[in-house]
Amino acid sequence: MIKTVTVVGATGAVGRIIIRLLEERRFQAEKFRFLASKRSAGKTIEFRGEPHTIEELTHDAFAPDELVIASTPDDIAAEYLPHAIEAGSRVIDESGYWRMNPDVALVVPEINPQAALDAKGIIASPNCSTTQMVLALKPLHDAAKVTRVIVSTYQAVSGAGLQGTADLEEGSRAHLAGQAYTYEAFAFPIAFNAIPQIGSFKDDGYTSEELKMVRETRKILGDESLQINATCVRIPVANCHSETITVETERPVSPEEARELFSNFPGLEVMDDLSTDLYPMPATCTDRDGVYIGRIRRDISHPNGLSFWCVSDNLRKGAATNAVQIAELLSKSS
Ligand code: A2P
Ligand code: 11C
Repeated sequence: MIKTVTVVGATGAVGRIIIRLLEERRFQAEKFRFLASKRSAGKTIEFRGEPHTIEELTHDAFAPDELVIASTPDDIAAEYLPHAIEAGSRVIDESGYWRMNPDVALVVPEINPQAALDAKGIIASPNCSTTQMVLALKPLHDAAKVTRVIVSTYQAVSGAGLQGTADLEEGSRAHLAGQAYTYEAFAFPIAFNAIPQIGSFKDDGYTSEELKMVRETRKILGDESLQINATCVRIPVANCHSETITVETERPVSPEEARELFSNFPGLEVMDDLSTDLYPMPATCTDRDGVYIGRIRRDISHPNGLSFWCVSDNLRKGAATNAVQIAELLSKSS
């Protein structure tokens, strides 16, 4: 059994859900520790009905044989997590900082569990918008080799942390009351708006979020030839990212075959019945652990094309659930 599980970033939007999942999924360990910044140190967090004191994250906060699950801003992950590895802990990191490092395993347990089991250093969990897309692509890629992907995202404010959610709620109230509101998590009002920028602008006019979808997907599928064009948009939805995905495959995949492939793949659930207007939506997928697919149809503009709609809870499978599933994998093998 794992001796100690240490949650780093325990007070954050994802950290709180990691703690809930450790409870719900009855994760077995002798001891649980909860770390956050100096601001939170000394406050208490309830876990399995008992209060636990939050400890300050410091360079020497880690002991050997801990299983660390971290969800913090990138700069904090960059600074502190190497100290956990040096101390002899195993580390699962939710941040964006380590994912593309060649020595770091980037893991979605339904796709590449062995990478987590073989990892010598940090195990990274992908960006939320990548995780749901790569899960949907995997069975298509195995069956008919995906050569090109065009994806547009409709991303919830919870992806921008607790302040993102506060901005949507307070900004909407202010907008309806005709009052001013100063947004903190977004550069523009998110209430009654759509912002076609998530992250910062990088190469060729693409944002960091869009390039994460390209690079992380290729790394997880182990296919650098896969062509991906992503457009990421923030919309005024509280939770769950949605994506329109169009793929080209080496041979045509019919909607019927795709439905079968998706239905048989772990972690995916098809919600697709046009006769009853059934398709996944943020309102019906929040607080659930799967990746939900609907509107599966032939791409009428290309003989080898297939289009579909994909929704998942970005804080759960997009972040906390994926990290806890990796922890469960490591726990089973230890
Ligand atoms: P804290 O709540 O003490 O600031 P969010 O999802 O809101 O972005 O949360 C990020 C998590 O990372 C929080 O638990 C936060 O703790 C933690 N964090 C942020 N800055 C630091 C820091 N300088 N040192 C340690 N933890 C930090
Ligand atoms: C968002 N996807 O929705 C981002 C949040 O690399 O883990 C997560 C960023 C990351 O804003």
